[in-house]
Amino acid sequence: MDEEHLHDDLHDFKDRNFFRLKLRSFATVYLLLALSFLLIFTLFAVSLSRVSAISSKLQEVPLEQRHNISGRDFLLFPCGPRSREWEYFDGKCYYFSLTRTSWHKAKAQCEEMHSQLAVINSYAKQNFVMFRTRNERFWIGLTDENSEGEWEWVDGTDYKTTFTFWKEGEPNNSGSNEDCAHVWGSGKWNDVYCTYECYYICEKPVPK
Ligand code: MAN
Ligand code: CA
Repeated sequence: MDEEHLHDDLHDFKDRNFFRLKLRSFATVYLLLALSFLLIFTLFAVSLSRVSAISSKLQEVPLEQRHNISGRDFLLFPCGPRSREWEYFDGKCYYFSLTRTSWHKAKAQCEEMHSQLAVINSYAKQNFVMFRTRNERFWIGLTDENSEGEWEWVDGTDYKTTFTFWKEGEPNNSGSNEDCAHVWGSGKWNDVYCTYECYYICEKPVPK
């Protein structure tokens, strides 16, 4: 009888011990899980804040530099390495159109590109223009449509005291209907009717 009792006691003890051990190991697992969760969460929060810090820093960098454009590229292409259709000459940027249109549409298209039809006010500029236009016809920013015979440059440059390069016998206002000027074959200027369709030259300051 006594021996049986002892046996039961021992059994009870073993059972209790077993549960206590089991509980302890469960607690350890949960603790470890909680710790790793905390660690992952912290790492995530830290990297998220780093990413947002870097991306806000990136916004401060100019677009040109973001695309890996160096200062040397700006020396080679002062009108912007990313807009090489604009060509640099003597402190300004020039665009030679690839399509033909009337003088007024050409003027509007230059203005859309934050520029003006070109004003040729020196032989140096005339020479640059001639080199680029070869023998093609290109509109320039010169018109007498406000008052026949009184030529005006689109930027307000005084016509009477500035360089001109008309072809011999021009402007002749042929058919009494020629109020817009273009660079003709040979590079010299001619007046022609403004709805004539030819290429055009836009001009703008070097972008900042
Ligand atoms: C001829 C000349 C020019 C004139 C053109 C018009 O070439 O009379 O002066 O502008 O015709 O097409
Ligand atoms: Ca003419």
